[in-house]
Amino acid sequence: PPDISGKWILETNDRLEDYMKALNIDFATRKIALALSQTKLITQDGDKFTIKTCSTFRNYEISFTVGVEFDEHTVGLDNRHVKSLIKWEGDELVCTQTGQKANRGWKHWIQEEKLYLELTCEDAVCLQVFKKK
Ligand code: RET
Repeated sequence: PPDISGKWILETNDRLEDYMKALNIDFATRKIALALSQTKLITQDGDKFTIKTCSTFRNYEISFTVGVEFDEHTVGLDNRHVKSLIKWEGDELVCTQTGQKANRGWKHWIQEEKLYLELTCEDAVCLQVFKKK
């Protein structure tokens, strides 16, 4: 599988607001989140990952092993409990988040030295592109 580890800086952020609305994130938080710069810090050790999403407002961190379902509590995002399972599908790292919201998950992949993150909830799809620091 590809190496997605490193420090990544948000470059473009398409339809984050739609994604946050689908998650019922409140207006004030949405406005702050839209204005933020974000940094992803990813460490990868075989099948074990830690992904930290950092901003001046709030941070969000998950640690997981590929193929092992875990309970995720999305503290500071929509504060829901989901069952998350992450797998490699070809060169894409794909997460399914099973819970109250339909069609919820994300995918990471590398293309032309950039890190892509597609976030999905119901019919909302946000695409973020990061450049390596
Ligand atoms: C911030 C700031 C507070 C409000 C929101 C945020 C969005 C975080 C997101 C994190 C996604 C993380 C993933 C990690 C795995 O790769 C920036 C914390 C809404 C959408 C998918």
